[in-house]
Amino acid sequence: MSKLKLAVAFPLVGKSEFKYEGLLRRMKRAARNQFDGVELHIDQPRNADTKRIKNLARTAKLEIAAIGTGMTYTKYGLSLLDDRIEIRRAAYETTRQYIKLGSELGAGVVLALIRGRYSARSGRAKAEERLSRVLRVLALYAETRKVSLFLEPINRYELNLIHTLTEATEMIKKSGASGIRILADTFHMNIEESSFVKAIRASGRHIGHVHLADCNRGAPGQGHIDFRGILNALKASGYAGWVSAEIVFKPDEARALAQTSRTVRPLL
Ligand code: LER
Ligand code: MN
Repeated sequence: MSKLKLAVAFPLVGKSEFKYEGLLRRMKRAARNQFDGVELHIDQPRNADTKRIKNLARTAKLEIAAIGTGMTYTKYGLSLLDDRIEIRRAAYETTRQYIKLGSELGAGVVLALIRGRYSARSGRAKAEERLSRVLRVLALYAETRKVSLFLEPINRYELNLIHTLTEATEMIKKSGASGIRILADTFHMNIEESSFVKAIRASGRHIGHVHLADCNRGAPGQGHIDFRGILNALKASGYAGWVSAEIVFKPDEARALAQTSRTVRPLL
């Protein structure tokens, strides 16, 4: 049976000294809690100090599990499905920057909120066409940079296209970019899938990255999701990658990390 690696998602916002100092403190705390890596959610890939990030990870003895791109949408409103071509282009250029950063850090890149929502004016069919085309081009670029891309189904309350693992598989097929893999996030799956285990069994071989959060987005163990069943299904499907806690740190970061480790470590 494969051994999965445990990561936690941390934001890295702006470029001030303070952010990097804070990040080191947080990385060391994750390492003390037996995490193997950190997933970095970065707001501006152009401004990221690659050398510094590598040094921090080395100092904390952590790997970089993946790069999150969602702040491009939540903070700057850029999306690959916007009606305005200049916004779509800016989102595309930013995604290329994330891929470049991913190649420098040896980490895969998550394509989730950066996809954005399609409008009633453009409609679903056009959005699917647009997304499949841009995914194809991004996948070619990622291939030249030897970077994995992870397409993440997101629940209906956040995005209006691709909610389930099956829908993500279909989009990858439509795009012809067979190198793109799926990101299975237990928070979104809890809302959209009829069964965690059945969904993982059906799409398991396409899964390239996993986000763990409980039903309330707290640390695993703070809600009612059955992580033992999920992790067993992942391992049975041959998954051997990262499981990355993308959680709200409640009641605080130290306790949420300890709780995640306590719940998930014995199941890896
Ligand atoms: C958002 O809900 C999410 O799960 C992130 O991974 C997307 O950036
Ligand atoms: Mn996620």
